[in-house]
Amino acid sequence: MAKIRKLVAREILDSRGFPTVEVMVQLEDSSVGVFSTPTGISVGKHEAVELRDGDVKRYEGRGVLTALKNILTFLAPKVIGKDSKDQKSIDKEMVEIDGTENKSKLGANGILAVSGAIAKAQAVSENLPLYAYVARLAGRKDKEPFSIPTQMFNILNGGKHGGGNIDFQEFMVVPPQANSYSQNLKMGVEIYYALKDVIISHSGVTLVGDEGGFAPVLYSNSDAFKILEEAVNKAGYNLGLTTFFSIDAAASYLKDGNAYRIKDRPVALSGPEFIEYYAALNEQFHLLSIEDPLSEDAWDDWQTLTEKMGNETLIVGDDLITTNLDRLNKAISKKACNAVIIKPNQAGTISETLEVVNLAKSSGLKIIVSHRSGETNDDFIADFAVGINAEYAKLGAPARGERVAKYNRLLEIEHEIS
Ligand code: 2PG
Ligand code: MG
Repeated sequence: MAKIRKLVAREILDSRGFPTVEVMVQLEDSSVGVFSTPTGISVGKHEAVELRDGDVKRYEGRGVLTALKNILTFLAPKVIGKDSKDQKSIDKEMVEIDGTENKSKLGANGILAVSGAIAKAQAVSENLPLYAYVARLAGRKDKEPFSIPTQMFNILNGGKHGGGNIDFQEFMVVPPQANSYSQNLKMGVEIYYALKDVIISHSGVTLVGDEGGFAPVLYSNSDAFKILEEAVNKAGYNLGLTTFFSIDAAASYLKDGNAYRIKDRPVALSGPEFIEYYAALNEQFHLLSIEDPLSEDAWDDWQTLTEKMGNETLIVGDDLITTNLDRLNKAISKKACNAVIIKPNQAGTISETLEVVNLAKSSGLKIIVSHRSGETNDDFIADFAVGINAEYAKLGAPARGERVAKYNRLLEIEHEIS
């Protein structure tokens, strides 16, 4: 047993150069945990609130000094002296101190950093790999073997991550689940290289987007699939056999009034028309998954789509669920999706994130653990994905330091568990 001796909160920068919160927790046995909170840019309306200062004289209002002040004023005095193995009760107390539905008083960015730093420090104190400690927190059986989730490599960035070049936010290539992680990583990287060559061969620019995927200006979403298919072939893989496509449409950001606007169609599409579009796309490319195909509150259309395509395709709720227990319950009862994105900062504490994971699992939903588009080099999410035994993980392109930190941590874990 080790009590929390010290807590330090700092404002650091993420991969977009935006300020974010980092917390260091030190225990009485000198174990240390450091956690920094990632940040989304295509944020779901129902996520726990990320507190920004709004002081335009600093970082265009993006500073997080208020969140730090809240940590030091309201959380640190309660957390210091607590036993760090009591993750659940500490998280619960922080939620109560905040007292709002969505952590808008103290800020989920601050609360999560404290929660994550405590978990990391406790793992160190027990001399456990972080993934093993996460597994324990999640209530997994001791004997259950560890494995690495299958990666969804986001190699083409559009939407809010690509600066308006193309509608859909993420075009991902996914290896088969049966392969080893290092085999799969090699595949993702080789297709990434090939995509660069393909873009150059079409005289496109090979600048990258927020998650390290290429962000060429393309005429339509189908053009994106065409160059991806070319890249898969060029790298010597076989679409539908050794490589699959997934997308994150982030459709809440495609809304134009009540309809969805995409470059592939001259007029905006209604929900039912968009569903027909996905069905046709699926005929052509046999998509492994479609994340946020429809906007975050279009429950009935989600239900229709899942009924229509859910037997063969993962219909993934990200902005729909926002790692929120109530929204997941609603999705389950409405059969609105069959897979869910898990992002700890949407929930705001490690314990609440694990509750969502466990409900999703017990309801038979597939789990995709996800980074955010704004990341630091913190590789917590890699351990988290292994610890909860997620089927898939989404960590961006296999390029840029903040993405590669996670892929390399998974290599380390693979070595350790094999
Ligand atoms: C998403 C995420 C991560 P952001 O929509 O799934 O890829 O993007 O972090 O910008 O919300
Ligand atoms: Mg998403």
